[in-house]
Amino acid sequence: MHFYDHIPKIQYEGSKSLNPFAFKYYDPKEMIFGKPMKDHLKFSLAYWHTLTGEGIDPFGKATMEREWDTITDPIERAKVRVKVAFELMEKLGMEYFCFHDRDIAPEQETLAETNRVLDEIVAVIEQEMKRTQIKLLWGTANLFANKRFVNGASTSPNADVFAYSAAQVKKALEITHRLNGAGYVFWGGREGYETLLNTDMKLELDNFARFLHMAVDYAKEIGFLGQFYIEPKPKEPTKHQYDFDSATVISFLHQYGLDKDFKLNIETNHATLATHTMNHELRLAADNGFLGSIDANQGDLLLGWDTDQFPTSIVDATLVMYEVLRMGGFTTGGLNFDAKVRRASFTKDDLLIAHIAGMDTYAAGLRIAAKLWKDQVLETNLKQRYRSYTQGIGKDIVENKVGFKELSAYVMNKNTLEPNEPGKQEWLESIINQYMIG
Ligand code: XUL
Ligand code: CO
Repeated sequence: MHFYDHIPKIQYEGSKSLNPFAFKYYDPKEMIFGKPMKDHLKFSLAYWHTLTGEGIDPFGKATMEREWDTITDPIERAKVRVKVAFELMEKLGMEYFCFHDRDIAPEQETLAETNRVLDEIVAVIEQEMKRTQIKLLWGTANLFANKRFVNGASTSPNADVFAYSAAQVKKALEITHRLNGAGYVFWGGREGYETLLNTDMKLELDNFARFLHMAVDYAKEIGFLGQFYIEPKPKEPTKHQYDFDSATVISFLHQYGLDKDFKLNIETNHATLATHTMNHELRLAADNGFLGSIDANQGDLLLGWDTDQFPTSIVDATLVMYEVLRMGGFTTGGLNFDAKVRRASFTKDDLLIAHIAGMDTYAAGLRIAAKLWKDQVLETNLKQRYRSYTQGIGKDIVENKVGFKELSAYVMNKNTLEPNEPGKQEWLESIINQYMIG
C-alpha cells in the first residue's frame, strides 16, 4: 500500500532549484570533516506529530486530510500508519525515527490487551525496519495523555499510578530493546505541579528518581544497552515541570546518583520556553558531558507555548550544529524533528515539504557551522579573551594554587589592573552573517 507514488524520492538539486520536492542544501553524501552529511545530522522522524497529529487546537477540531486516517478499524489504521511512516522516511532518505508506545498502537481496555496489540504493531515495524534498514533513534512511553495521569505518572500522589507507569515503561523498554533502539527518552509529561498548596515536592522528586533507578535496573536485566535521556522542559502541561532545563536536570541526576546512566535530549522550543537560547542549553549539557540528542524544532518567540514548528531558521540551526561539532558529533543521538505542520498545512504533501524544509535548514546550518569550526574564528577569539588565565596570576587561579590571601596581596602590590578588553559582540555576530551569506 503506497500513498506517495506521485512524488519520486527526494533528491538534492542545489540551492537554485525551485522544485518543492527537492533538497536545496541537504546533500546526504557530501563529506564534511571526513564524514557524510547524513551521519553528522542523523535526522529522525517523530511518529507522534507526523503520523498521529490531527491539527487540533483548543479552539478547533482536526484539520489534517490523510487517506489512511479514514480507515475505521483502529488496529488496521495503526498498521497502515507504519507503512506510511516508512514510505515517508524512504522518500526523504531519513534513517531514524522515534515513537511513544501509544503513537504506534491504540490503547485497549486493559494493559494486557494494550500490550498484545502493541506487540502486533511492533512486529510490522520490525519487518519494515528490516526491509529499509531504517533505525530506531529512541523509544518512549506516553505517560501524560490518559486521564489516569491527571496528577502525574511517577510523581503522582497515587501509588497505583506510579505502579501503572512502571508497568508501562517496562513494556516500552522491552519493545525499544526488541527494535534495537539506540536510546530511550523520559520526557516528564505531567511530572510537575500546579500549586505547592497541594504538592509534596520532596516526595514527588524522590519518587521520580526511584522510578528512573528502576528503569535503569530493568534495562540491565533485559540487556538493553541503549542510552537513557531526560528531555528538559520548564512548563506545559504543568505550570512547573520538574525537568525544567539542562542545569536543573543535571543537578537532579547528580543528586540522585543517576548521572552515569542518563544524558539529555534537548529540544529547541523547550529551551526558549525556559527563556534560554538553545545553544545555552546545549553548551551547558556538552560542557558537563550530558549532551546526548536533540529534538530539532522551533518555537514562536511571541507565543508562550510549545508550538513545535519545523525548524526553518538557518542562524539557529548553525548555532546548534556548531555545538554538535564542538562536542565531536553525535554518538547515540541525532536530530529528531519533534515538529508538526501548522494546522492549515493539512495536505499529505505538506508532511514531505515540512521535513524537506527542516532537513535543508539543518544541512545549511551544518555547512556554515563546519566552516566556522574549521577556521576556529570563535575559538580563537575565546582563547584571546581568556588568555589572562594562561599565565601569571590567572594560571595560579585555575591551577588552584592561590586563595583570597594571595590574591589580595597580589592586587595590593599591583595597584593598577590590566585593562579590560571590549567583548566584540557585534563583530562576532557580523562574522556569523558573513559565514552564512559567503
Ligand atoms: C513534548 C515533547 C515530547 C517528547 C517525547 O513537549 O517534546 O514529544 O519529545 O515525549
Ligand atoms: Co520533544
